[in-house]
Amino acid sequence: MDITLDTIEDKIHSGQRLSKEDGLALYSSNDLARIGQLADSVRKKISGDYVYYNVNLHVNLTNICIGQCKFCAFGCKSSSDKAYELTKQSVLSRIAKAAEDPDMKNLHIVSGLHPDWPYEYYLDIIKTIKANFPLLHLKGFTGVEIMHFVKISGKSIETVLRELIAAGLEAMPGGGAEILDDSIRQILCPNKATSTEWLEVARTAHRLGITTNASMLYGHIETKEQRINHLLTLRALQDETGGLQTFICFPFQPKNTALEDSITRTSVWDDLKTMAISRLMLDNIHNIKAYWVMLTLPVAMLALGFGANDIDGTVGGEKIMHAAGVSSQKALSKNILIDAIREAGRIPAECDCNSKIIRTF
Ligand code: V47
Repeated sequence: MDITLDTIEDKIHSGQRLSKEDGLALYSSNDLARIGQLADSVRKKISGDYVYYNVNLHVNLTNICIGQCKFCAFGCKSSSDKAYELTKQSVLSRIAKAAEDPDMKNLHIVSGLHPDWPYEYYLDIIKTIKANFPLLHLKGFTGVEIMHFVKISGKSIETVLRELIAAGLEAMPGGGAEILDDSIRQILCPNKATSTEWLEVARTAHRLGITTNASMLYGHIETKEQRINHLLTLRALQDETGGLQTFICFPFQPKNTALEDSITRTSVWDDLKTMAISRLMLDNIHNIKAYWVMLTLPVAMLALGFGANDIDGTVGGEKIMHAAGVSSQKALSKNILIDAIREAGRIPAECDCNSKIIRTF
């Protein structure tokens, strides 16, 4: 039988799981409005009318990185004139400034893979932040950073995670997944965690009771089939562990990267379609995030009608996407986020880094 949007709709309404072929058929359809409507109906069933947001600060401890990923404009060598390393004191004073807003409850910590910092430094920074700001929720270190800690410490994934959790880590961000296909990783990011390693970190974190996010970096050299395979890999992991909190689409931003001259940024059409297809394929993940920093706020608002139920946060201090020339603002106030969610006809739900709702409006 030919796969059409009708057959896919029937499957969705009768609670059947979409297959790889369904995912590919969705990509080859240009009926974006209908795909969006299907995703919106699934969103309503899975996560209702709340749209999650949080008041947060991003702390990128250093941009010095041994990764040298072709898609990244943030990481650099220590000899670069844009290289920086935040001291512990400057981390604490940044947080203290942001914490003048009593609603600021979440820290997001993602950094370069520093060639010289010892593993103990990261443990110490988490302990120090927690000691000074005990009420802040800490989401930190992608699966790629955890694998870096494993390599520099000689400890197992489990021991590293246990120690970070004991120090105060409560959740992990979704970066580093890129496309979970080693033929792509060999070209784009050969110096960091493989697909198997990234998945093993997530699996171990979930077993230890910590939730993680997962992302997909798309719009570079990958095929649509590799995107769908990536979503199916995450869906299988979630069947196994249930520990994936939120899925995030990262449309590749080429500016200032090694791929700047060969790849142009994805279209809003592709971004909305990919958001909707992610919602439809990932039937077991509660939250689909429209990260306004990548999409800009107007497109993130539109994405709320295409399957998304999370818009991230106020995001002070973000450096990774801004290094790649995103055109969105540096940060947004919570009132702008609340108004945007309301204008989309949904209920703003302020949450912590585990998507636990603090209050609704
Ligand atoms: O792994 C880097 C992506 C990730 C580019 O979990 C790029 O809520 C597009 O983990 N174009 C790191 N994407 C950031 C990260 C993150 C950020 C915000 C929210 C969350 C969350 C996690 O950023 C990397 C990579 O996939 N990235 N460079 C670029 N030029």
